[in-house]
Amino acid sequence: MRKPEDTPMTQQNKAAAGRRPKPGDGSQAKQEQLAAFTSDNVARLTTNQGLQVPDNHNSLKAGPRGPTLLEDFILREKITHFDHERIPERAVHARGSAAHGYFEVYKSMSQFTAAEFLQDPAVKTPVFVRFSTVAGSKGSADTVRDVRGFAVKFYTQQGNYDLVGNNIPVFFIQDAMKFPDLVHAVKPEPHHGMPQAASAHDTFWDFASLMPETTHMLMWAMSDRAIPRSLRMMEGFGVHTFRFVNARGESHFVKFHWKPKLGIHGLAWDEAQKIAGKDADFHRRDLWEAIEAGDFPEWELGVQMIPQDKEHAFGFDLLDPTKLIPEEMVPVQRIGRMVLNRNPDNFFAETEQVAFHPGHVVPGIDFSNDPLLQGRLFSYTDTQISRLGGANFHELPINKGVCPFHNFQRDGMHRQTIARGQVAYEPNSLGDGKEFRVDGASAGFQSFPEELEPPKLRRRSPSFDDHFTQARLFFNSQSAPEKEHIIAAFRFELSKVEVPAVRQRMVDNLAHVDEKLARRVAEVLGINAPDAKAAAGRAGFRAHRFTMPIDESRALRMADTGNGSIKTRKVAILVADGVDSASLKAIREGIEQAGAQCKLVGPRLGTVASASKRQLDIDATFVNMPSVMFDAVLVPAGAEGARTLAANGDAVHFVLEAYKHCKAICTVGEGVELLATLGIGADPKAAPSGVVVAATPVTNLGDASAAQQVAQDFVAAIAKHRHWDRANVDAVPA
Ligand code: HDE
Repeated sequence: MRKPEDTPMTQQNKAAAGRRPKPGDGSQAKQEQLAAFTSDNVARLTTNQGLQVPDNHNSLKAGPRGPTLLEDFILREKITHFDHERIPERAVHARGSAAHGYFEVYKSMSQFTAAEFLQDPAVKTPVFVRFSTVAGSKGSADTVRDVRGFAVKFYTQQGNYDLVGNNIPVFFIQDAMKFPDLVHAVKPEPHHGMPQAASAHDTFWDFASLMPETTHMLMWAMSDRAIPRSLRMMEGFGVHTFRFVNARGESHFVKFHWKPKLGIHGLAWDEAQKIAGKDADFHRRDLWEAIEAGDFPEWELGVQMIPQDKEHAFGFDLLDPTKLIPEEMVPVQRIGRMVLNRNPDNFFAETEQVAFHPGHVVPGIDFSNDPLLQGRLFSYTDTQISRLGGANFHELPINKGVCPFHNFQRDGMHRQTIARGQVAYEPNSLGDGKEFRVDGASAGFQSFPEELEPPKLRRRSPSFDDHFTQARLFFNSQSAPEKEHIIAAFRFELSKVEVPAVRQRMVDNLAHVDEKLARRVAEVLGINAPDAKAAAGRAGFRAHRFTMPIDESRALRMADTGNGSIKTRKVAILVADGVDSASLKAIREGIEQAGAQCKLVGPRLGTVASASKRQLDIDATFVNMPSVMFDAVLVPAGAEGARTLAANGDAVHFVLEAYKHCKAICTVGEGVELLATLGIGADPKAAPSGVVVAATPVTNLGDASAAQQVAQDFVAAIAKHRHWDRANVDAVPA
């Protein structure tokens, strides 16, 4: 007789177990499992029953011009399948892009957690990571102002662990009860279905202004964090406080962080909006291309750990998801790294069908009583049942664990496992002739036996009452340009609000964050000066203030988070007939050696002829790859080429727009003519920040060391990401 673990239902799982990775090659376990489900196109077409299709162009008709026959089962099968190709999109986080990879821990975390995948540095745990925007539909643009989802599925040997986080460490609301309201407020307004993927409309700000607990997250959402340059250049956060529990049952509270190797970088708002039109797939493409090119994005997993008895040591409540723990108060320990190294084979089967759930945990990781997290624990399975058509979504290849699983759950829509045997209940004695029962004593997942505080009530803890102190900390922590961007974002969003009373209410709230911020925002909105007292008198306002031991936290700003590298940065080299190919080549080589990716951008596809009559292949045109697709621009020397470019409106716009978006620009010799409308001349010393102006003789043919110097200066300028402090950018028309 078989033991329950041996029932045929587990055959596939046993096969997976047979492929159990040995230490050191664990990252392949998921890939090998997926391989069993993948198929390639073949020359011979069949129906779903395997019948060869004789003709895939014509339906069965009564005569060549007659009506189509109902009998045409081949046509009907094909069309019926097509009719059902779509599934409901996610209610939130509908638009996403994903990749496979692996995670490895640096050293054993056994002191803090029993989680097996955090014990052995030799083990690589396969992961599948899905990034997303929140508000927009599946087909919406990537670069909208929004929070980004950062969901990681670890396929561990103890079951799947999902760390379902965001790129912002706090959330809008404190209690799950408000989530449907928040989402209804931010989604397109229900009467006319507008706007798509944007918070800049009345219902969102109406809700936000009536719910001061949103204030801290609003500060983040109005910062450049909400318009990332790349999914590869974002932080990730678990948001809630979780628990680590070690083998002795001791618990630490833990906050999870993902720290990107490439630093944290944002777009300019004008740039983000333009990209949304010029390439709606900007982030998806960027992630895909980086992985295809072997530039695997990488993050370090960081944890902030707080001993159980220090729960109340902070003034704010660790259970409040609108609060973060500044890194200056509890340092982030980097405990491992994640590398994304493989694109999905099929967008629908993997990126679309992957089902995350914060309740997918492994022994050693547990929940806190954060009321937002507690609500999520219900929501995610429920939503998959409707989105993925039933309770068997765990059997979809992308969702299957790589370790064996067995239970007596049976049947349901789309069940694939063929469970053999007489018994589907526990305890039983018929399964293998011996009595089988789960004793629940010590093995498997054990909930941390926290003592709870009665009584049962429907109330918010007073320790959640301070809504402004950390919003202020965030604002104070920004660099000067980042502060300006936040002010500009509030101005933009609130200017889209048609009801003045909503605009007024919002700036009244902001006065509790920073008086000057509120005033600057209000100035352009056609409303009264901010009135802090009016805000304090409104329902929902809480007067409680806790003291933060610090006034600013440098870890909260994005400025200077790059690692000095320009790897994967995209540089446009503007060319026209008569370009000086020698200076172009010298500088190109310099920046490519540093890791940049260059494209020759010209007036048309094909070739241009250099001053020395060499034919240069053009990669893109000023119109099909405008400046917003690049991080930097190089305009090489060459009198005739520069003259042609300066007479081309698209080329001039290209450079001025890059200037406006504070990107690194390098002009060589006559190339500087494209900046002439900004009064920028050939004097390198007078060049604005991030603009490298090289006079012609310096990069004259053959002067390799001078060219190298220019390339180095350009690399340094690109590595700064953007020159937000650049003067007179407003002089450039948008
Ligand atoms: Fe989610 N969230 N959420 N959420 N969430 C979903 O689950 C929900 C929250 C997050 O790439 C849904 O499968 C509730 C916080 C990500 O597939 C749904 C509450 C955080 C993703 C859902 C929250 C998140 C989701 C929609 C408050 C950051 C995308 C489709 C109680 C820590 C995962 C789905 C992916 C997706 C519910 C709040 C992150 C409806 C009820 C806070 C990254 O179940």
